[in-house]
Amino acid sequence: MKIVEREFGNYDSELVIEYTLTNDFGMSVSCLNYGCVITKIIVPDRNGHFENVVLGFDRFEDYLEWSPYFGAVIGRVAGRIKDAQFQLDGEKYLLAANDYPNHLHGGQKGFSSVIWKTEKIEQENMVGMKYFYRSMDGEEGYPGNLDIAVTYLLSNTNELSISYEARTDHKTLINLTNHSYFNLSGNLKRDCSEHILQLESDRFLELGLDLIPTGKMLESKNTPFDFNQGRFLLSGMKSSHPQIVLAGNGYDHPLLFKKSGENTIMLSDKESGRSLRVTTDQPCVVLYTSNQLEGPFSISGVRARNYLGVCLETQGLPDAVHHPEFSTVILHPEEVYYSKTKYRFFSNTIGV
Ligand code: FUC
Repeated sequence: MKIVEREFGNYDSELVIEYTLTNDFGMSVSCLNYGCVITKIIVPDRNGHFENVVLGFDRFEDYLEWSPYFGAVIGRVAGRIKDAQFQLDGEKYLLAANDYPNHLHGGQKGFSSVIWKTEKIEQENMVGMKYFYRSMDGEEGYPGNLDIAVTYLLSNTNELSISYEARTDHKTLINLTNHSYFNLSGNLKRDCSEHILQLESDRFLELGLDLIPTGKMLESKNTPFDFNQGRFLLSGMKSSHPQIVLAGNGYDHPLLFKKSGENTIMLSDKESGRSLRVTTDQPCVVLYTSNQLEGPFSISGVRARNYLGVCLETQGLPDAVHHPEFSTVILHPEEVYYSKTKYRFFSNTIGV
């Protein structure tokens, strides 16, 4: 197993480095010290053909100009916070309103557009990167100095594990995720709408027009949000269900896992034979089918278009700070935040 590094660009007078982790079977994960961005994941199809299965840019400048959080770690709080403000212990905090009038994915820079400190991990059956960042008290409007460590580990079983750890010196909010856009067809040959998704979930959160949860939990049964038996993403995306239409003719919804503890999501692409099994300790996954990706730029030679990638954002419930009925995303000074999501790639279609 090995790690190779190369210069990728410059940001805030610091060097941006791309690290490529490769296992003994040729699978590789490339990632930056900027935003912990995963630029590429290269895995074989059923014929042993190695191709990229995430959306990313070849040039660093494109990340600055165009990236809708491609491959990045999102924090302090993933998703939107209504009206970019919240109250904690009677104190009102005003956040960056970067999705006006709301707060999105941690603010102006969040954790996705900053340089992280890095350490390489090189072990016999494991290679990885450990990332560190200190988010200062008041950054993007949040209280407390927050120390975060993110660890990417690639194993010889074609599994990438991402774990997150954080500590604060003042009560604050935290809800971290990774924002990779998957496309298992390989090198963006087809849209993600052809993928099959399966997960055990009976409820999802209703969104308002601002794409923020209204607080209502809806039943998935007999709707495009029922993935229990597996379904083609397209079958839901083309439906006229008002929640699908509202999100831009696709998914941008938190699906609540049926059980607590560890849960599994299967994404598969029949034609390439590739599948991805995501295992997480988080209570929900925000399923986003890149409904607004279209733009005047290219992604590894392919013109940006809607539905090119699917994000599986495993996390706590969005806008939880405004919904006492949702599980909390408050972190206390005496606690340690810890969460883990694993992504294992297979090259035979499993499931449906
Ligand atoms: C996702 C979505 C948002 C947004 C963004 C780029 O997480 O929830 O609606 O458009 O990423």
